[in-house]
Amino acid sequence: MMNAKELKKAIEDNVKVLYRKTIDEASKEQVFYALSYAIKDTVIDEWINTHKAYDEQDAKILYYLSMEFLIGRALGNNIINLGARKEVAEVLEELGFDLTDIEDQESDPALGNGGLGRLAACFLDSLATLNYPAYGCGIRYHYGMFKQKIENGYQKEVPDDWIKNGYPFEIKRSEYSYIVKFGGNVRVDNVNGKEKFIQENYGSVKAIPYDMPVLGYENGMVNSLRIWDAEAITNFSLEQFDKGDYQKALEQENLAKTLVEVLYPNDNHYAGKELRLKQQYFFISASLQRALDKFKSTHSDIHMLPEKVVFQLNDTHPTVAIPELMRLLLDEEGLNWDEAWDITSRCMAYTNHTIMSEALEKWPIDLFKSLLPRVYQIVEEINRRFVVQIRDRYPNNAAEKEKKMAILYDGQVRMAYMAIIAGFSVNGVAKLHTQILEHQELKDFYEMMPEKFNNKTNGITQRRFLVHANPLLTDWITKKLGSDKFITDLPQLSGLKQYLNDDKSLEEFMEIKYQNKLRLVKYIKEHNGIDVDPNSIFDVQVKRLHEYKRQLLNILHVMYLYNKLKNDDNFDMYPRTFIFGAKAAAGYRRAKQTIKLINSVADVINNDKSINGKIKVVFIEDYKVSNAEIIFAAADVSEQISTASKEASGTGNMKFMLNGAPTLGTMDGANVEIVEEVGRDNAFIFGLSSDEVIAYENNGGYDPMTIFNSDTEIRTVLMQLVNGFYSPNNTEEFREIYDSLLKKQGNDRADVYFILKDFRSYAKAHDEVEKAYKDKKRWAKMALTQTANAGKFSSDRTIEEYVRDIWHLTKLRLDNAK
Ligand code: DL6
Repeated sequence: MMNAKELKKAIEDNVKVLYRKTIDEASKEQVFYALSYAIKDTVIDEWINTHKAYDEQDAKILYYLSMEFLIGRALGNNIINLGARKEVAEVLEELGFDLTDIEDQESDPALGNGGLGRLAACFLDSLATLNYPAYGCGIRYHYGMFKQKIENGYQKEVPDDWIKNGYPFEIKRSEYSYIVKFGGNVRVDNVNGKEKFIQENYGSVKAIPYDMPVLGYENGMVNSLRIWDAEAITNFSLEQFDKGDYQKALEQENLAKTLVEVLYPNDNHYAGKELRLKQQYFFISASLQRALDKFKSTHSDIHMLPEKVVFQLNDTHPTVAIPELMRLLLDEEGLNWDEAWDITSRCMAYTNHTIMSEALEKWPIDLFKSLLPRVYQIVEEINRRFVVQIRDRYPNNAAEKEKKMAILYDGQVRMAYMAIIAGFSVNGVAKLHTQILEHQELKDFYEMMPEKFNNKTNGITQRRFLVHANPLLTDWITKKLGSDKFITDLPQLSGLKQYLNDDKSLEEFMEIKYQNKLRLVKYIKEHNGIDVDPNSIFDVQVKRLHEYKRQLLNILHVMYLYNKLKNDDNFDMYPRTFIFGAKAAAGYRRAKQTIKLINSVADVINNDKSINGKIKVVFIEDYKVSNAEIIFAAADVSEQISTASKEASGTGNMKFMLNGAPTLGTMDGANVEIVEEVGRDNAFIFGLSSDEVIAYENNGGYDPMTIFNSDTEIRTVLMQLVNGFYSPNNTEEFREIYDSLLKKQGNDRADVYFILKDFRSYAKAHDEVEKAYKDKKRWAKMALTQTANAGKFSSDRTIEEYVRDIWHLTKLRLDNAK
């Protein structure tokens, strides 16, 4: 890192060169660019050195293949990982700027939807920090996740043109471009007695990588996130027009333009669009071609590939990597099937992130075949061989097993099954999730190949979600522990347990929470125009909007509390601010109605003076990584209320925990392991267990009408959905939500997600929260207990487990490391 004088000069020079301005004339945005370029300059040598060390040490490299990397802003994070926050802040101050203001100028690269994409970003941070050689490989979407506007309570999607003004932390690497082919047909030639498969009459695009530096924490390691952009191979030219290829040239031009245009905004839901499959193949083919070329530049024997390369498939989205690697090994490298299969199956590992059936990717065979004709032939052969195995192994029930396990079945290509059959590892993302995979969802595969299955409980990076998000707490912990080692060794936080009975420390801890609440209060005032009482309980649910995550349960409970405040003279409550943040997939109607409901309830309650501000409801517009950091630091209560068995892990739960917010939740996903760490007394657990949910599901559900008929308070709340209480201009506004809770909908049971079933125990858990919160000391102890026990949930731990059990990487040695 340059010294203060050099940095100051670099910023001033960049402002001059980029904008023809002196620093005192520069805008904050211009200073952001000037500083960012200066920071990129400071890491460039380390970036080069790291990649030289890959080659010199003949390192095994991980390729983390993911359709999503929800990286969030880079500037602040890079400065933290350079260990230079204080110095950079001082230099900026001398120049008349505030670092936080400058960081706010960066658009939030939102190349992901939610948990899966953010996990990928945390993993990259940990891999670099732990000195492991790795590339993240993804897509350079021109429009990331949409920006959310709330208009009249409704979500409106606005395109996120994040690279409009250029992105300072990327480098175009045209020298590593590759051609990717789509469609056409396969011709089989016979060359010297050997079949040769030639794809012809195809359309194609050029894949061009852009690299972003991924900095380790103060270790001189800089890995790369490589995202692929598309360009037409030849710009539409007269020459082609003359040859009569006018239509083709236009098509290629269009394909390149649309291919990387936009990220599909679906979380835990598969839309089955042809363009999505094209995107998948596009970035996979390019990443694999490059990985093989890189390998071959230093190795002569392709059979060594599994010793030097491992591909992790982040969910099923990159699964086409399996037949594509086979294709490259068979058709380009000339290997025979057994050799190619041996290599492929030793290089590929798969992570499952969901059991939601609507998220399981199944492509219609016709579509798959016409888009990827050669790749499809290979899938057919993989399937054929697997079916033979099934018949051998299960002679008595082969047909049933085939139905449950074949890759090709019922006109569809089942991507998850291909990943399991071909790869050497299948992992879930929390203990409970892995158990459900093994004993329910993927039971037949687990029975047949148990050795492949393993669990890797998710984690989060403390560099972003503590050090960057919560500098006050970071400083306090450093003082209390006498060291900042927890920044790379999170279990050190357990040293805080010695302060659990120290009144002064507890007070300090809660004072930091209060300061963070003030920061959020300011954000809410500026962005929502709502005044929030920082002494109220900040009860927070921020995550993607999905029915299984049950934001609806939360808001129905708010409606119930409001009714009690209004109608029950004996009822009083501690002031609460219910904070929501969530984007709904653009086409997910029920989710969007829930957003409208939250905002409608907020409108009524926030404007009712008679309740003396006892309840406030805030819907934070455009929930994203940058405002998430402010929210986690300020939360008192972490709402993790998914229907048990549905949330694979959750990672927001860990971010709240790290920042001292107890969990109010179900025994689902990683909540189970959070409770294991903090103890049942330090969490507010409610609701059906996953076994109970599964048992109900297997028996056709339950009858919510019995609850409606017997519980008047719940009935009142439900009636308010359809009597205009929250929608005076349109009593039908929330009819669909009402119906979904009480009536069978097509093939769906009523109340699929057990909202009414869990309502009473949820309300009771809220009572417990209030009781605990009123006892200031008890609460402070409970809050500190969260932070002190968060050590397990660092993504550093997760990465070490992947390395130990799946990837078998070796740490890179860097001579220039600090
Ligand atoms: O593993 C990361 C994250 C989990 O924490 C969430 O529980 C899970 O819902 C999410 N899964 C997805 C699946 N998307 N698809 N397909 O985002 O993964």
